[in-house]
Amino acid sequence: MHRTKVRIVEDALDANNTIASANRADFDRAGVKVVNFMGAPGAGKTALLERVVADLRGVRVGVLEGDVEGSMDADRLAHLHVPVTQLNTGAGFGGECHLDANMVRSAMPALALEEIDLLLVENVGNLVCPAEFRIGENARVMVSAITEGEDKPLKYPLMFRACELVIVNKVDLLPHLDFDLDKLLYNIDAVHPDVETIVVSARSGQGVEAWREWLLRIAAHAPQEAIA
Ligand SMILES: Nc1nc2c(ncn2[C@@H]2O[C@H](COP(=O)(O)OP(=O)(O)OP(=O)(O)O)[C@@H](O)[C@H]2O)c(=O)[nH]1
Ligand SMILES: [Mg+2]
Repeated sequence: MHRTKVRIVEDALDANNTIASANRADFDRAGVKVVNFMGAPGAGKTALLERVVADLRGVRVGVLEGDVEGSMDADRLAHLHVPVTQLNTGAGFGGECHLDANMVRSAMPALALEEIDLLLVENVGNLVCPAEFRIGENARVMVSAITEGEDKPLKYPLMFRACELVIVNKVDLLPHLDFDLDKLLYNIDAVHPDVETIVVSARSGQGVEAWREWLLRIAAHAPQEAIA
C-alpha cells in the first residue's frame, strides 16, 4: 500500500517535469528567461516585485501572479505598467497550494511572451509544496522574512535547497525583534552550502539594488539548469 502511494507521487512529479520541459522549450523559443519566486505567505514577495519591475534597465519584464483566490497582488502591480497575468489555483486546479507546470502552461496564451524578456512568477505563498514542482523556470528564488524566525531553513530545508538565491527580507525590523541574522545566515548555509543570499528591506530599500542586479544577471545569462 505504502509502495503504491510512493509510485503515484513519483509518477505525478515525472508528469510535471515533462510539462515543465515543454514550458521551458516554449520560453526558450520566445527568448524569455523565467524566475520562480517562492516563500511563505507574507514574506514580501509582492513587495519585492513592486520594488524592481518598473526599472529593470531596458529588460522588458512580465509578471505571472499565482494565488489560490483573488487578484490582490496583481492589482498592486497594475500601476507599474508591466504586463501582469493572474493565475488562480482555485479556478479549475482544486485550490492547490503551489503552481505546477500544467497550470503555468494553461496561462501561456495570456503571457504575451513576444513582449517580454523576463517573466517573474510569484508562486503561491507556501514554504513546502512549491519547491517540489518545476514550472519551466531558469532560476528559483525564495524569500525568507526575518519575522519567520532563524530556524526555518532547518525545518523546511527543501525550499532553501531548491533555489539559486535566498532573499532575507524585512531587515528594517531588526531593532524591534529578538532575532539573530547571523544565525539565520548560518542555518541557510548549513542546508544549502554557498547558496547566494541577499539581505534586503522592501520597506527601506536596503539591498534592493543587489536584487535588481541579480535579476539583470539572470536576464542576461540564465543558468542552463536541467529541469528533471
Ligand atoms: N517592515 C516591513 N514590512 C514588509 C517588508 N516587505 C513586505 N512587508 C509587509 O509584509 C506584508 C506582506 O507583504 P507581501 O509583499 O504582500 O508578501 P507576499 O509574500 O507577497 O504575500 P503572499 O502573496 O500573500 O504570500 C505587507 O504588509 C508588506 O507591507 C519589509 O521589508 N519590511
Ligand atoms: Mg504576494
